[in-house]
Amino acid sequence: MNFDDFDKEMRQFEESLDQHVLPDMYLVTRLDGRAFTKLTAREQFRKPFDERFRDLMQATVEHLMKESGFRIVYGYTESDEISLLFHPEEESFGRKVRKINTTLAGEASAFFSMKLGKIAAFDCRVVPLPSLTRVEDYFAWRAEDAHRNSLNTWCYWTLRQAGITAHKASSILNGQGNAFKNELLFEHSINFNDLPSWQKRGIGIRFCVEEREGFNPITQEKVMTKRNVLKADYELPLGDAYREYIRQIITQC
Ligand SMILES: Nc1nc2c(ncn2[C@@H]2O[C@H](COP(=O)(O)OP(=O)(O)OP(=O)(O)O)[C@@H](O)[C@H]2O)c(=O)[nH]1
Ligand SMILES: [Mg+2]
Repeated sequence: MNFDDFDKEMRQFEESLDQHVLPDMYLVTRLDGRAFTKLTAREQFRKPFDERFRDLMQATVEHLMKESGFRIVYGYTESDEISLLFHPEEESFGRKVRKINTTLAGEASAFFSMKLGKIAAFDCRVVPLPSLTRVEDYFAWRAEDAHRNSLNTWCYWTLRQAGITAHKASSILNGQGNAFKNELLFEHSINFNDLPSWQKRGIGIRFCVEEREGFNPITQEKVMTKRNVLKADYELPLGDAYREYIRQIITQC
């Protein structure tokens, strides 16, 4: 068999699991830190929330938005996860799922590891979404997840810090609703409503146009220049206002 035939034959196996995101689908990816429960304990990040860990996650999102080669219009991070919304016309790698997942997981893992100074890894999944409403649903869902996790983790670590064992703390919280959890925190002098929004809703990152004053050395005149800069929102809007915020990002990009 000549090489061309052999090559063609072998490529059938190599490409047998390839999938592409269909045209017209909105494309979101979610990355998640691998075994970050262990990593955050080993690195002694503060529990339940650590600003140094938050800053590492935020820097990783910003790196992906600026340097991954994909046109990403919105980044969102909560806990050890990152969601990225692609520009609707992003066509890199023919929207091949394998390329998107491996490129983003590789970039995020390398960047986070360099910043931390230790090895850390992320996985990545592609979430194709059929409509703008589903894109809004997706981000509303992750923000709701952040809120739920925040309340749980605040309760859990408050109990642990009060000397209660891991097993007992989990069983106290098991099956309990929001009212019970808010009350539990209140009894320990923590008002959940007053905690920083980034801990309860996560952080959104988007591009904004910034106008800057410059100087044209040829005409010797002041000129206004525009450039795209990343802006992090630590106080994301709630409910329908957050859906509108997402809608505006995608319709104005
Ligand atoms: N100490 C500390 N831990 C954090 C912080 N943010 C997230 N984490 C931890 O990161 C972990 C994220 O949860 P998961 O993604 O479900 O757990 P994982 O260990 O990464 O497991 P896999 O994702 O399945 O590999 C949780 O254990 C969180 O407590 C933080 O600010 N401080
Ligand atoms: Mg994880």
